[in-house]
Amino acid sequence: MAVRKNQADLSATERRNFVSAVLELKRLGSYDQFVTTHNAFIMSDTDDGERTGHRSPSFLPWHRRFLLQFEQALQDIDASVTLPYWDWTADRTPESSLWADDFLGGDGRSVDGRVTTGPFAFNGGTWPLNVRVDGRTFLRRSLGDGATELPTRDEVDEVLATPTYDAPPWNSESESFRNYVEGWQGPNLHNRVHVWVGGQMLSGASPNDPVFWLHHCFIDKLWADWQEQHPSASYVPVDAPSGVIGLRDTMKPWNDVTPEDMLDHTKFYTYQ
Ligand code: CU1
Ligand code: CU1
Repeated sequence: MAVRKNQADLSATERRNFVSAVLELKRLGSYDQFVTTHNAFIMSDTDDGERTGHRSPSFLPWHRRFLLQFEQALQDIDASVTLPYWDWTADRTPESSLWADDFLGGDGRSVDGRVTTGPFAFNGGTWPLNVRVDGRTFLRRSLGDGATELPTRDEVDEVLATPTYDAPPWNSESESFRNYVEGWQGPNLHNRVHVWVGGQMLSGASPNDPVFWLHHCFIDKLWADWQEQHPSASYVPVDAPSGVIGLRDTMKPWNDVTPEDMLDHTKFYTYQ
């Protein structure tokens, strides 16, 4: 059983193995397919007006499946690798070891946001951005510029206390656990972290920055934590209005997985 750990607890070897597997996936071309998939499913999501990945109840199960596929692709390269999570309530400055040269590299330079340190710096030659929303082929960050403070533990606890998974109108206006985590209402958790990192994390091509996976892994853990705190609450809606994914509706682009299939993460991995 795969155990996902806090990135701050990884050994030097675990950090190196994670980075190596990510770079190998990039070299094989598969990494960019994940970026393409995410970019296609941001915002309004699909041509028929269905919302699947974002601004909808399926935000959490969609990303759980997306992360699981990515983790399995890494494990095909190195079976010892699992996704680490970034607890941004604890590691909340650019000085965190998350951004060290032997892991995700540091902040972007002020002139153009280009990341110049670590394994994902453009000059290293192993991290060209092929799936882009503009012409810039280099990874960019501006840590703490767009949002000055990352969410706090108190804000996370407040969101975890929300008893209802989701609520009509099942979108960015909902007052619900899912929407407070996603960040369109309430203290704003997930969205604010994308803004705090800046650069490609502001776009639909956000998985171009490997921190995407560590951020979403923590979001996934918060969902698991919420499930544990609210054992009698579950995914809603069961029967969804048109354009919304109900409990047993399949999610694109896979069409073979429903939110119900994703409820029990312990079938796939556990959190340390
Ligand atoms: Cu996303
Ligand atoms: Cu996200």
